[in-house]
Amino acid sequence: MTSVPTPVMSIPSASPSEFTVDAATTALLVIDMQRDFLLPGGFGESLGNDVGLLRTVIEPLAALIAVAREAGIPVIHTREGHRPDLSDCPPAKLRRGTPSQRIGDPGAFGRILVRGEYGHDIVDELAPLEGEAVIDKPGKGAFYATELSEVLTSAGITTLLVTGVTTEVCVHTTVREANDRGYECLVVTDCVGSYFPEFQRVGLEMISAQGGIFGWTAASEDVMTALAAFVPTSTSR
Ligand code: C5J
Repeated sequence: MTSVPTPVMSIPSASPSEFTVDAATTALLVIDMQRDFLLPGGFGESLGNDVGLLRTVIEPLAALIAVAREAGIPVIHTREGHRPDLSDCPPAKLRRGTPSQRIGDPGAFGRILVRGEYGHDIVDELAPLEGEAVIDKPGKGAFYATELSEVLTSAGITTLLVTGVTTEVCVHTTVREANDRGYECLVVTDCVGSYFPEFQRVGLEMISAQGGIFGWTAASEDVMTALAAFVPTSTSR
């Protein structure tokens, strides 16, 4: 016999206030956990960044994804990148960065941030399961020029648990876009990462400041406790 899972749970420790999670309307969004940003020797490191700061996200995020899957919460992944002919990369974006380390240039793991290249794909530890949505986005925000709105609407999703990298760039841009579209967002503090500790701290503070101007924040341990209540448990008579 399978017991009926709890439909709604709260996260009392969330900042700035208690956060309610409804299993039927919540998705876990995993932003840009790509090899180009995270692998030692890759694009992110070649820019002088300490990828170790981003890699701390992998373990707690893998655990959170596992609980979300068990709880039946949809897991949606995004990847930042461009078509091989770079036709979807605005010249202004293409010109950024040091010459020879620009989008489309050859990198340690294939052409930098180009779809289909090894470096563009998601790290092995967080590989999407068959059937999970993978949104390819040309911009920082996951809503711009993608099918994310349609995916969320068709699944009845109104609340996003937001994770991934980097906190102040693609996570922030996506949370801001989501706010303007009416989604409730909770950013999971140890499941987002930045190459810059100061940006991580301030980026998180900005989410929940002013009574939750962009949404809520909470640690993965507390989010997992809430999601665990949605996991069907088998009971024997
Ligand atoms: C960046 C991202 N930082 N996914 N991309 O360029 O945040």
